[in-house]
Amino acid sequence: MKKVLTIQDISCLGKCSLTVALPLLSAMGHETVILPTAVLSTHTMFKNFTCKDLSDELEKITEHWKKENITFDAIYTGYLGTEEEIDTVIDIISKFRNDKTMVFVDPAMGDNGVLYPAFDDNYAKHNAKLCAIADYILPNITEASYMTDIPYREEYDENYIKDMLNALYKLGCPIPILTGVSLSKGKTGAYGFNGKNTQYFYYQNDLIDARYHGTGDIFSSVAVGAFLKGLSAEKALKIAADYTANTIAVTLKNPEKPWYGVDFEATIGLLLKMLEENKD
Ligand code: PXL
Repeated sequence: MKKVLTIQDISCLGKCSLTVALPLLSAMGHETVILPTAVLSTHTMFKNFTCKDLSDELEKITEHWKKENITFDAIYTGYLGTEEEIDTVIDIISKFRNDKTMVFVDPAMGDNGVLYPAFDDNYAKHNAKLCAIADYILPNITEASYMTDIPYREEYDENYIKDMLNALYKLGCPIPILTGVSLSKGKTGAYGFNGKNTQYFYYQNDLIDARYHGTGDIFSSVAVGAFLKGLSAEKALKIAADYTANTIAVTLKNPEKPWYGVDFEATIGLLLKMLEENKD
């Protein structure tokens, strides 16, 4: 069994960050160790959310693990609240990384051309430093645009995506993967570049015209889980994209669907079936 450390906030209610990463990675058969960076009453799309920063604890928790000689096969980071937190996470990665550790970074900080309310341009540039030390990064086009200074576009062609991937690669990450990439009308998916063999790879499925919070975290958690199963990049993207799309479709059919997240709990069975069908 692979052991993965995931470092993100706990939004107690909200179906994002640790409350999706932990159940999805566990369901995929990985021992999932969590390092919560902050506890929020809800994610930041709610009004008047509370937030307790846990930065002071991170050093103590990780020192304890070090003394216990704990190691990880992978480290996966998501939403991080401040620039200081990003610096702390960079230190934690260097403390636990060895030749075999796979480091995944989802620089969760914005969507649809804008950053989430808590963030600014300096924060985005700081996230670029974290991306520079990762083996795989999973930004969407908004996040990539803030990190690379390539202007965000709603309409684009494949060359725009390739330019962005090359700019992300130049930040220092050998395998950047852009999410939310649409190569033709009515389609969406992900597009990656493997700098080790200079190959591009992508997967497209049908676009469901609904935007939901937390779907980026779901896509990343499943992609990380699939890579840890040893699946090829093509298969990992396919499973992550199909699972996310199916989950949105199922949510849309639920008359009591919450506005703040998707019903990923209802589709975990489907995820396991897809993994079984796509064994490498
Ligand atoms: O899904 C990303 C995310 C994670 N955690 C918190 C958030 C968000 C997005 O807004 O607010 C606290």
